Amino acid sequence: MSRTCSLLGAPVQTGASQPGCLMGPASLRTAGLEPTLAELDWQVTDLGDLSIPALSPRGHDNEAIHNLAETIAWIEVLEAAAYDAAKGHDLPIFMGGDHSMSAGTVAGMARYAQEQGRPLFVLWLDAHPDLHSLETTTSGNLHGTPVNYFTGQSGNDAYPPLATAVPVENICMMGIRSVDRAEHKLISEQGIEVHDMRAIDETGVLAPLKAFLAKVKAANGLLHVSFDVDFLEPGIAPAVGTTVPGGATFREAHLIMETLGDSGLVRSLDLVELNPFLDERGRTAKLLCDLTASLFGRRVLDRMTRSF
Ligand code: 5AB
Ligand code: MN
Ligand code: MN
Ligand code: MN
Repeated sequence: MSRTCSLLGAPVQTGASQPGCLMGPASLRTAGLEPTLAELDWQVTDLGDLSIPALSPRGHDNEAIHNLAETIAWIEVLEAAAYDAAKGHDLPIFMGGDHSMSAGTVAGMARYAQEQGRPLFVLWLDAHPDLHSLETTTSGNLHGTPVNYFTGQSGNDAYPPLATAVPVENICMMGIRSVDRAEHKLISEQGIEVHDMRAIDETGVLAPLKAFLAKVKAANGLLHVSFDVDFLEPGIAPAVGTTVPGGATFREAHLIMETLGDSGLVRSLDLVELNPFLDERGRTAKLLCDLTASLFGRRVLDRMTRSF
């Protein structure tokens, strides 16, 4: 019996400084995400796009913050939608949308995992650790806050109360290469597992990934993968507003996704921060589809067998 996957669009751009992520789900559909996964023998259901109601602005003591009311509404909508998607499908994909949406998707997945009596683990693939609280963010761009929120840190009182926090010990970050002072403090004080790009240069991606997967397996955990486009080297993935040089290469990214696919541990996936307005002839959207295909079981030898 084939496994089930749902696609859920979250056209969120209120967490980012530049507009464009609104078009992310449409771009992933145009690049053929659904037929790509269907060809790999997954039963795919596109649940369409979510939306939030019109809202009045909300203030905060931190006056740098942008679009707090919208971000709160998206967190609430996505928390519930992620929880439902996890109940209904083996591997939901949350198509963003900027990374503020992961405050909702991870919170919903954490509630689902707790109900199953299993711990949730999160693999965070990103140039940034997104560890600001509502109090520490200086840019005020709330796509820099999801990890702080879903790990239940202080300083997020204006965000919705969390049903279940993800313990920091259950998080693994890879690709990190741009960290603000407040984020650095939290990483060192709480011992958050961060494999920055220098570490990846030294060890490669496979050793730290396999060690993390072994930890997830030993705990009988569910794994959520959050993939920020800026994890990748900007030269291969230009469609993102927050490019940082020195990102993961094409093969490093595919090897991660192939290894995740082989593990069978991944229960949900965010594809976030795709800004199609900045793309070049859809190449970033196509790359994201191919990387997702690697996670869903596409292998070089399968492709060779089919084409001969
Ligand atoms: B992304 C920065 N730390 O807080 C901030 O792209 C960047 O979801 C946040 O990882 C980047 O504005 C958020 C400078
Ligand atoms: Mn991010
Ligand atoms: Mn980022
Ligand atoms: Mn970004």
